[in-house]
Amino acid sequence: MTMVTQPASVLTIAGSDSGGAAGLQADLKTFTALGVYGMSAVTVVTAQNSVKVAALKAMPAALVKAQIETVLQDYGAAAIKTGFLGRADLVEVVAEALAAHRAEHNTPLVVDPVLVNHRGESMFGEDVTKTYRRRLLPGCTVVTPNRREAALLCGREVETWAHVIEAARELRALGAVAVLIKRAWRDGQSGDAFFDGREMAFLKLTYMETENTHGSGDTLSAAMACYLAQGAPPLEAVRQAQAFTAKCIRGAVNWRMGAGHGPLNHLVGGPGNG
Ligand code: PXL
Repeated sequence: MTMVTQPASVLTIAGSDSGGAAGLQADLKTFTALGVYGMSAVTVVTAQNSVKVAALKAMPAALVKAQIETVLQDYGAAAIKTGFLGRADLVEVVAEALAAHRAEHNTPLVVDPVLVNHRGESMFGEDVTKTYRRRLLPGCTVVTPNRREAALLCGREVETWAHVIEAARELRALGAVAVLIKRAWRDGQSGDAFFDGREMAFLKLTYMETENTHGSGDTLSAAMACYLAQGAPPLEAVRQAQAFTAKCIRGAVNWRMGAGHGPLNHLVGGPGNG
């Protein structure tokens, strides 16, 4: 008799990067490298390479909602992540589409609040930030802003380690179960800050001399969703996702893909590769 098996399935709700480095393409590569079954709901389509975003079009909110509801109804999901949403109506509709499924199944949700470009500049209006605060942060398992995104979400500067601690507390007060503030810096050391209401952990990162980091934030949050899907608690999921992302970056150090910020090598990130 054939044994029926069911792989863990993970859903990303994210934008398409035609260059394959970031967005849902980075997420699906991560899911595959980590051995989970990947699904995607497309929020925006970008025309993009390693140098620029040449064009961008948002999908209609009803279509984003339909993608999410249709896959959840049939395949379910062991974990979900959100990436590039970019518009208040999409943030709203994503929150709405996830609410019933998460309430019933307690599905882990990683919210990667993509709010700034790689130069750290804000990309959207305040309505987007407000809708994240009001609709998507409450009840999410982990929110993963970088320092600039944390500043936008909290409406104040996040420069020093003391600011990082305040911001992490505020994001938890908004309803995130755990908070990861990326590129937090402490005593001149680069790292990420993790806070779950008990522990304020500073997770040091080893700097790697490379321009090929396009999609590294997406890869990190996608990997976190995979580890949460497999039952890891949030801090453990963060640590493992950092190790996975570091391997993927290291694996592309010698790549010359495009004239700008090149992609990661997801093929070498999985178990059994160093
Ligand atoms: O890395 C953030 C990001 C997320 N989603 C999409 C992107 C980018 C950055 O390029 O294009 C679609």
